[in-house]
Amino acid sequence: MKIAIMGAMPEEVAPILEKIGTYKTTEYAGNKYYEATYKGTELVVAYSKIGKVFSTLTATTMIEHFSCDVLLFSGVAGGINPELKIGDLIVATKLSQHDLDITAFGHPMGYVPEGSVFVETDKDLLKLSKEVASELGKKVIEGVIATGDQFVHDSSMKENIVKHFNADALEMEGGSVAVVCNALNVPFFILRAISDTADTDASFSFDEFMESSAIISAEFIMKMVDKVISK
Ligand code: 4EH
Repeated sequence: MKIAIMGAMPEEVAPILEKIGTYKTTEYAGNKYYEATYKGTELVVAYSKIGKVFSTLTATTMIEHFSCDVLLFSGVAGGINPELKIGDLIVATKLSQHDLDITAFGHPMGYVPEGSVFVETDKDLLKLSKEVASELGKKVIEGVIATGDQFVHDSSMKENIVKHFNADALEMEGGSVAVVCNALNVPFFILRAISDTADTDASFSFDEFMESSAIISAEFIMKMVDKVISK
């Protein structure tokens, strides 16, 4: 088994690299991939850069070039569900692309022919995350994550995303990673800790909390790695 651990920004993978200690760095397709053996299992860690296109490239590379057979994503998100406060964790049960719009042809938001509005997360990994949450005594919300190529900092845009997708959180990479993993039959798991609530002060909140929230997410993801290894 080879486990891919992905983030979008350097700050999202730094705490993971810190935990795994030594690794080999390989450059591929304009990104760095960090390979390590951790507790006897091979890991590949990378940050993709921001957005759906770069995250698609990285997820595909980790699976097709580095032969990973399970993918875990760790990072931060904007919260929508009012229960989600800064630093709280959300696990995606399903993900959508909130900026995919061919509604002009009568299709629902997020849908293209031969695709689907939502891609569902692997059930076994969701089960493992429940075990991790209870062992850590951590509250983790399960919900819908909406992905798009925008940093959302506007309440009306947030409301629109709720209207179409009933989303609990939003970010810029999970939905595309989900499409890749689903198409290539690789089980995936998307975890995010809240850095802001995607309204007018989102960029300030993000700057203040992204690093601490990225650490919270990374700590949980490493416990997920332990679980996946021990199964
Ligand atoms: O990778 C991008 C980062 C913001 S853009 C998506 N990540 C963080 C999640 C996220 C998010 N996405 C959309 C957290 N809050 C979000 C929000 N809307 N409100 C970025 C940030 N800093 C520097 C450069 N780009």
